[in-house]
Amino acid sequence: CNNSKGDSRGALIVLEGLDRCGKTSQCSRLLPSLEGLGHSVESWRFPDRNTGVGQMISAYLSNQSQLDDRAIHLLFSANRWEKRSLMEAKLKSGTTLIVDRYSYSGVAFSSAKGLDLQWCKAPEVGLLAPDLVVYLDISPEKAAERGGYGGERYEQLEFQRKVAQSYHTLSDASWKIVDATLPIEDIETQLKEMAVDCINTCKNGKSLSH
Ligand code: T5A
Ligand code: NA
Repeated sequence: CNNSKGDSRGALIVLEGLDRCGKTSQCSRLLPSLEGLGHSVESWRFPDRNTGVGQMISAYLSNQSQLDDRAIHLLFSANRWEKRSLMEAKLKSGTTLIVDRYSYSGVAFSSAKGLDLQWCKAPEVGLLAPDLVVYLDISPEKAAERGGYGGERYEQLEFQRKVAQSYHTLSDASWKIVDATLPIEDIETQLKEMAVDCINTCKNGKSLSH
C-alpha cells in the first residue's frame, strides 16, 4: 500500500464491450473532462496497433493476413505484455489510464471462437489488474446498426452474439454495467462519476495488484 503523501498512484480504468458499443467515443470525452478536474490522465487502447506485434494484429483484423486462432490470441496478449512496464510506471507516477479494451476482450473474443476458457485466460495472468471495469452494454443487433460496422474480421452479428455470451460468463459483481444505448452525454456523466470515485480510492492508498 502506498498511501504516503505525494506518493499516490493513478487508477487503471478499463472500458469493455462489443464492437461499436461506444468505447472510443467515451474515452475521448472522459479524457478532457477528467483533466479539467485536475487529474493526470492518458487514454490507451488495445490492440495498440503501433508496435510490431500490433501491426500483425491489425493485418489480421483487416483480413490482410490469416493466423491460427491460438497464435492471434497470444499476439493480443503479447501486445498487452509489451506495454505492461510502461503502464505500471505511469500508474505509479500518478497518471490514471483510461483503457479501451484489455484482457477481457482477449478472453471474450477468443473463447467465442470455441477455444478453452482456461487456456485463454492463462497468458493474461500477471498483467496489472484494473481498478474499475466498465461494460458498455448493447445488444449485438443494436450495435450492428451503428456506423461503420462490418469492416473488420469480428464485426459479424453471429460472432458478436457469441462474444456477448462470453462477456456474460466473464463478468463479476465488481463490473459496472452501463446502458450503452443511452445518449452519449448521459453515458459520459455516469462514467465520469465512476472514474472520479475510482481515482480517489486509488489516491487514498488502494494498492496496485496483478
Ligand atoms: N480484440 C481486441 C480481440 O479479439 N482480442 C483482444 O485482446 C483485443 C484487445 C479490436 C478488435 O479486436 C478484438 C476486439 C475487436 O473486434 P478495436 O480497434 O478496439 O478492434 O475496435 P472496436 O472496439 O470494434 O472499436 P469500434 O470503433 O468499432 O467501437 P467503439 O470504440 O466501441 O465505438 P465508437 O465509439 O467508435 O462508436 C461506434 C459508432 O457508434 C456511435 C459512434 O458515433 C460511432 O458511429 N455511437 C453512438 N450512437 C448512439 N448512441 C451512443 N451512445 C453512441 N456511442 C457511440
Ligand atoms: Na474502438
